[in-house]
Parts: sequence; structure tokens; C-alpha cells
Amino acid sequence: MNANEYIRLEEQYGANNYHPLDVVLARGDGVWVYDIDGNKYLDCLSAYSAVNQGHVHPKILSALQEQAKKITLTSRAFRNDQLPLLYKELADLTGYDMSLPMNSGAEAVETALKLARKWAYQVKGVPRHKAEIITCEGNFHGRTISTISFSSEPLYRDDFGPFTPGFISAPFGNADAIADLINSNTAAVLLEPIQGEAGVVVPPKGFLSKVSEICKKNNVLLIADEIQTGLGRTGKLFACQHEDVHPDITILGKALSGGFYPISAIVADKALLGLFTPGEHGSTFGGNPLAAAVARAAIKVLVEENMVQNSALLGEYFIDQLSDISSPHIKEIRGKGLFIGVVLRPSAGGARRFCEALQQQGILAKETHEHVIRFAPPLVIDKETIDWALPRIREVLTRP
Ligand code: IF1
Repeated sequence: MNANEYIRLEEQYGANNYHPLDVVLARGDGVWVYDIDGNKYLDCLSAYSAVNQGHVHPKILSALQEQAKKITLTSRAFRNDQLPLLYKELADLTGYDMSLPMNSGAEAVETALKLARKWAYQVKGVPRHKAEIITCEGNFHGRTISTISFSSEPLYRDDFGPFTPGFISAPFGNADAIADLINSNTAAVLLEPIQGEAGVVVPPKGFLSKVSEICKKNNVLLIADEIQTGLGRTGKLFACQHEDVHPDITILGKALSGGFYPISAIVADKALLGLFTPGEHGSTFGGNPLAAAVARAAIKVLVEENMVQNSALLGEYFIDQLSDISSPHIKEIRGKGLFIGVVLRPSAGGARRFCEALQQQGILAKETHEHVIRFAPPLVIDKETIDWALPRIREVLTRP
């Protein structure tokens, strides 16, 4: 089949909830992906940061293959010999006492929200069903009814109400506004340390540490959604560490599997995560031995191969070099580590056409909202590859 035939099949038989670039990928290797005709592209999206470790990392692949031969799913009705090791290794990696595994990112967010509500009722003493959770404008935390209930993007929510109550919205980046919304029923503040979907929005310096302080002072939990920013993407293991913030709950997903499998988790200390009792929460696939083996390998290679440090070093280089591009279209380059947004002026005519032009140059990037091109290659990228990409990006961004 040729590319057009695949595209036609997809359009005819698949729900139309995406508008992908017309490139039909068949193979991936490290930072490179190949379409069905053998054309090679630099992946600057990394499946929204799920493939931080690079496509088909050989060590994660081998963990998946070895575990798949043994046992894949036990359900949590029985124990398995992989999950305890993942628990221990996640605790060693993150500094939290415990974790709770789920599958998708949105499910892990829901898990964190449930835990925060339970804590509010059992520990803080909030009257039942009165707990409030503060979220930030421009957030993205998933597609479930509850996570879209506090979305500020009409496209994501308008046709899908009625919504889950108990969420209050504050402007992102304004700690005082968050403080003003806190009352005795406030259970938690939920935020992304850098907003991804909103267009790689880095909050003002001091915002995270100030929110953390406000939460501590008011007996309110801080929940960081590090599904996209975590596991090295921003040049630290967690983006909150840029301000030495240690949230009460950190939510992980995406790169926790290196892109092989949907694996998410929340991590927290025992005083909090110990509040769940048998039967209150769960998932058929969450914590299965195949997922646990894959996650263990994904974490191991991230650390062993210094991907976090590489993200910090090469991210700084990439941002510096992009900032040197002189183009009337560019309004701003922002980001941290290898989480980079090129913000275009409205006069540029939208980011989509530049992404299509980049595709012709062998670079796959994705616009976010209308005016931002996101560059987030796998963290295994090297300087030579960035130097290969830069003149191509420059050429595309300086077109009329
Ligand atoms: C889509 C965006 C990125 C996330 C954060 C939770 C989730 C995500 C911070 C939910 C998911 C995704 C999902 C994907 C596109 C994407 C995305 F453009 F929509 F916003 F990455 F920037 N928290 N992000 O970024 O995780 O349930 O999907 O595993 O929905 O189209 P999930």
C-alpha cells in the first residue's frame, strides 16, 4: 500500500479526532523515524515526550521481549515479581516513599485527584463532598470528563458537559491569585510546572517555590503533573526541581515506558499514599508485570545513559542557536532543557505551515495551539544532529 491508501483508510474508518501531518511512519530508531517509503525524519515531538529515551531503545525492547515470554498480566488480585521492584526503583529515583501505577496519564491525574479529596476528608477535616481543587488556566491534564471539567480550552470541553464540580481556576504564573482562592475546603493545587499544551509556557521565576510555600502554610497539597515535563524533558529529572520544589504528589506518565506501553503512576509519601485502602481504587492493567518490567528498563536507561544531563546541555545549546535565528516571524523562543517552543507572531500565518515545511526538510515537529512550534526531540539527541537540523529550521523560519 502507498501512503495515500493508508491515509484514505484512516480517514474512512477512524474517528476524526486528529489532524495528523500526512506522513505514514513505519519504523523508528533513536531520534530518527522512517516513513513507509523509507524517508528519514528527525523526530522533534517524541510522541509528546513519551519517547524521551529514543525510539525502540534496545534495552527497553529487550526487557519487553523477555517479560512478554514469561507473564504479561496477573491482575492485582495476585502479586507479581516485577511490580515490587518497580516500586522500590521509583522510590529510589524520585525520593518519594510510595507509588501507585496506572496506565494513561489522565488516569494517573484522576488518581491524584481522588487521593487529594480523600486526604481532605480523612486528614484535613473538610466536610464530605466539599473539597475544592485549584487548577490553572491553560492547563492540560487529559481527556476524561473530570480533567476536561477544569480545562479552559473550549474545543476540549464545550460539547462534553455536564462537568465534575469542585474545581476552581487561577491564572497560571500568579501565586498571589492562587493564595486568594484558598479557603478551608481547599484540598490541593494542581499544576503543570511548565504548561505543555498551552505552548511550552514557562512560569515566572519563583512561581513554583512560592506556590509550594503557600500550600504548606495553608495545609493544602501541591500536585505536580510532570507527565510531560518529568523524566528529564526539561533538563532536570522533574521540572519542579528547577526551583527545589518537592510536591506532595508527582504524576508521571509518557516516558515512564519510553514509549513502549501506556504506563503512568503517582508518587507520594506514605502519610498520603498510604491513605488508600483495598477496594477504593484500581485498574485491570495498572501495575501489570509487563508494564513494570518496561518501566524499570525505561528508568534504568534514562539514568545510566545520562539523558537528563544531556537534555540540560543540549537543550541550552538548541535554545541558544534557535535564538540566533533572525526572522520576522519569530516572537519568542522559550523553554527549558529539550522542551522548546518557538512562538510565532500572528502575522506568520500560523505554525502549521512551518511544520509542513519542516516535514519536507526531514524534521517532524508539531504546532501547539495556533502559533507555537514545539521542538522536543528524544533526550538521546547529540550536538551533530542538532547542527544538522538548525540550518533546515533556519531556512524554513526565514521564508516569507
Ligand atoms: C492528546 C497536548 C501534549 C499531558 C499532561 C496529562 C496528559 C497529558 C501534562 C494526559 C497528555 C497529550 C495527549 C495527546 C496530546 C498531548 C499534548 F497537545 F494535547 F497537550 F503532550 F502537549 N498531563 N498530553 O501533556 O495523558 O492520558 O494522554 O496519557 O490528547 O491528543 P494521557
